[in-house]
Amino acid sequence: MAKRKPIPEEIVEEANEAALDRHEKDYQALAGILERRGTNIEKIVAEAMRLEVAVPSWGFAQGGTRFGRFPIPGEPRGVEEKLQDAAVVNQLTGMTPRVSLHIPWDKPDNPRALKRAASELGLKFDAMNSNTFQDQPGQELSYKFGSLCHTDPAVRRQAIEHNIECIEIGRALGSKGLTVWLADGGSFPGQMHLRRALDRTIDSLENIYTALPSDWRLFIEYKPFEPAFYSTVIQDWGTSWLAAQELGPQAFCLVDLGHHLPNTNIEQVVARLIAVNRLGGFHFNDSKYADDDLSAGSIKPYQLFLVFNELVDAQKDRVIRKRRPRFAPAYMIDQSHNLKDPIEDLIQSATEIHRAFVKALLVNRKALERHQEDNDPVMAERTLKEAYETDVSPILAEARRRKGAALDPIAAYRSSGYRARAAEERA
Ligand code: PSV
Ligand code: MN
Repeated sequence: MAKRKPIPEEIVEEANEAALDRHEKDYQALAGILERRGTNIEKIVAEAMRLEVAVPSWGFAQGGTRFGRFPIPGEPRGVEEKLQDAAVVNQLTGMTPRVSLHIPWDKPDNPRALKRAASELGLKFDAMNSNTFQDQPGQELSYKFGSLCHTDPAVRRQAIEHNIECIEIGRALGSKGLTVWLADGGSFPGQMHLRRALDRTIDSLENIYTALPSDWRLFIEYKPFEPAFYSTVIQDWGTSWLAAQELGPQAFCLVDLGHHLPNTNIEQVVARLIAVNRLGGFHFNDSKYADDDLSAGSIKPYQLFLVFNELVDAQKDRVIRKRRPRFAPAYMIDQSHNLKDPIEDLIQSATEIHRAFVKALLVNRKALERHQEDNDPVMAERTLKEAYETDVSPILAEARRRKGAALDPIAAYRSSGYRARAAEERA
């Protein structure tokens, strides 16, 4: 945990004290319910304590990436202050010890000094994110018509070099991954040659892959549309998988929950990627219509649970464990909108991800398998619903409490006055 706590410990302790009596009663009640089902709550708490999810540097300023910005007082002015806010989320949730940086939005002047600053706050760095979807001030060539897919080799070279620079910065920070998301695509039929654009992209990715340190992973994100409105080059998991296959064993697909057309069966996509050993990780968020970047679990909590159901199932599957002893998809939140205080938003998302994971742990897998084998959809669905409908809040709270975090992170944050203090200091 953090060496330097951004919120005084007494404040968290006081908030926990106020909530403790009720928490203990709720915890005992849930322990009884689970015991009757043959589940030991202590085992679940132990597993709940192991879940970690990274937070995005770009999620700490309101609406940092899209549409209108309505800044709130006390927003971080630079990457150092974003780290401080990230440390608040980690202090209160006990489950977000890593930050994912977007370059050049949060390009550090001195990566080693930033690594030290992070370490003082108990933080490390997750995957690096390159940005070839915007032109930056002073940039020589434009990405208006694509980056890694561009028809002009000089533009492709510039984009490749930017990704290699991200790897270099990431090495100094102690990161172990690079996430590539491309806005490359066309908005009109005929604008780009569909096959050649993909060939050029894979060729560029190969250049980046060659520069990848041997203990790194390359995550290839996909998105069906936006900002290209007719054809995105890496539009779905199939194309991401194809690219990963071409590149080699360090390349994986990254599932951003917001990057699917409405009603896509995302849990099935996850199952497929696990089956082909190419599930690299997630960008958690939620959406009603498209890439809305809403808080994880805010719109479709059952879907989030079903995604975790696949992940937990794979973790407990003996065949998968044998084939891949280190089945460890990277979990990250990717959201940024313009209504909530970003710290509260990230606390909410982390909590909902935690909740979905713990509910998935409660699924009676033996019973589910039996019902599947017996072709009994009613009982199979009931087995899932029994877990999903269990209020696991006391388990989440207990896992946090045991890690020195807050029983109720939002209440502790609100009582800390952190944002008001930041507003004074960052004026
Ligand atoms: C694109 O919509 C995306 O999901 C990618 O992960 C970007 O890196 C991120 O959002 C920030 O714009
Ligand atoms: Mn994303």
